[in-house]
This record gives sequence, C-alpha cells and structure tokens, in this order.
Amino acid sequence: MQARRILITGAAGQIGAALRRGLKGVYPLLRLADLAPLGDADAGEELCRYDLRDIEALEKSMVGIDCVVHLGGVSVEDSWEKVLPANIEGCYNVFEAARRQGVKRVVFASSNHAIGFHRRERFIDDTVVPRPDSRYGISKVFGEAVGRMYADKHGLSVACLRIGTFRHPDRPDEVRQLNSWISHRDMVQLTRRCIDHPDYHFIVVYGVSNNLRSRWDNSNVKFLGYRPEDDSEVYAAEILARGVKENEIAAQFHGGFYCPIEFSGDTGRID
Ligand code: NAI
Ligand code: 15L
Repeated sequence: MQARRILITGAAGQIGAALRRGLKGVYPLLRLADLAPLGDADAGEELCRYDLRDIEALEKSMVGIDCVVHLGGVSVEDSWEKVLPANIEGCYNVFEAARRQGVKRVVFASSNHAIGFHRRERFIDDTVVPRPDSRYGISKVFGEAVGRMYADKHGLSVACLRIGTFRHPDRPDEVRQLNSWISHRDMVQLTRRCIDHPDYHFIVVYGVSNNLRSRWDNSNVKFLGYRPEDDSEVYAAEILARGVKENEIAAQFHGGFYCPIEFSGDTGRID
C-alpha cells in the first residue's frame, strides 16, 4: 500500500513520541492525535486534541487518511471504569470512524497481555487462542476482535501488534524483559513495515526485538519483512547479576507481572 497520510492516535505517549520522531519525513503527512498536549506542529505534521470517545472528532481527523496507527488508550492494568471508555468504546470508535471515512488500513497496538496466561515454557505464535491476564488484556483481545470483524466484513486491512515491552530509556530493565523487550528502532521498523506492506487482510504480529530469549514466534508473518536489529542479550549479564527473582506466579506466564494482580485462582489448573 502506498500510504502517504498517516494518523497516529495516542501520539503524546511513549510509543507515539518515538514514532513521531522515527517517522518524521518518511510520509508526507503525520496527523497526530491525543487528549494530552502534543507541543507545536513541525513540518509535515498536523495536531488534533480529542477524546477517543468522541467519534465525530475521530472521523474528522481521518479525512484523507490512508492508514491509522492506533496507540491511544489506557496502557496499563486499571479499573474497568477507566478501561471501558478508552479501550473498548474508544477502540471501537477508531475502527468505525475508519470505515466511515474509507481509510484502507488500521495498525492496532494490541499487547502481549492479550495472551498473558499462556504458559511461558511454550513458544507461541499468532494462532494461539486469547488468554488475557487483566482487564487491560481483555480490552486488547476486544480490539483484535474488532479489527478482525472490520477486516472480514468491511475489507479494512488490519495489523494487530502484540507489543512486548517498550521503554524509555531504550533498554530492558528486568529479567522478563529479556524475552519481551522491543527497542525503539525495531518498533519504528515494525510500524513502517505494517504501514507500507502492499497487501494483507488481517495479521497478528508480536512486537518484539530479535531477543535470543524471545518466546514469541513471528514466522507466519515473515512476508511482512520485519527484521528486528536489536537483541536484549546485550543487557542479560548485567540484569541477571542483580539476582532479582520474578514473582512466583508472574514467572510462569507470558504476561509476567500482570498475572498475579488480584489473582485468586489456582495456577495448577492453568494448562
Ligand atoms: P502511553 O500511556 O504512554 O500513551 C497512551 C496515550 O494515549 C497517552 O498519550 C494518552 O494521553 C492517550 N490516551 C489515553 N486515553 C485517551 C483517550 N480516551 N482519548 C485520547 N487519547 C487517550 O502508552 P504507550 O506506552 O505509548 O503505549 C501505546 C499503545 O501501545 C497503548 O495502546 C498500549 O496499550 C500499547 N502497548 C504498549 C506497550 C509498552 O510497553 N509501552 C506494550 C504493549 C502494548
Ligand atoms: C503492556 O501492554 C503495557 O502497555 C506496558 O506498560 C508494559 O507493562 C508491557 O505491556 C509489558 O508487558 O511489559
């Protein structure tokens, strides 16, 4: 797809700021949207302030847009009162506004927490069933389902990125992140591949660097051309030397520290 005009929601956030820098000058227009302030518009940028619950504002911001990169919303585990409007209503609004405006493609920031209760000893790919580990994770499963429906029913091209751990500063900082880390330049590359690829219908891609210890398998989406350049192993000796052990429940599952939050189940029954 020859995308020229890109809308990024959640552009004031951590990943949004990195994409704003990394995609500068790559596309003729970056339209940046957030509830939070975005500073001044640079050359090739347009800024919008709105809440994702406001579908009219969303629709307006999608006029003439080729591809939406949807990052906006609650980005950690939170109360249902917070997750519902931003990640359920807001996410639905993004896809529906895109359909109404004839946007061709949506790249959705999903999360590893959509599959967080899969056991960590297993390598998993894009075909595993959802196993959310939190209300936040449920909202990402919802977003992937909305994307699937808009692809099948309305012909949108949709990529769902199950992002691992993206951090400022740009390095992994604890044991689990040796699996889950994605560097800034790999995040930019992955986003570009998802925007630029000429044709896909619906894909799920793990947003992870080329980590020796990664347990997420992107081989079904090799055609995308994503070739991560960074490997968390560079930081492994230093992180492991700290000797900090993961929580006992967290260590068993892909979702790590989200799994023990409010946990009242029986890990022995989670296959
Ligand atoms: P962030 O919290 O830094 O940025 C999210 C942005 O969304 C913020 O600027 C916020 O103002 C905006 N936002 C929140 N609610 C909104 C609303 N109702 N209307 C309009 N804007 C709203 O998050 P980050 O780290 O940049 O993540 C971006 C996306 O990637 C999120 O969807 C997050 O769930 C996902 N993700 C991030 C990971 C990470 O390690 N940073 C890992 C996995 C997924
Ligand atoms: C996420 O989905 C969150 O947005 C981020 O803050 C981290 O918690 C990350 O996952 C992770 O799993 O490390």
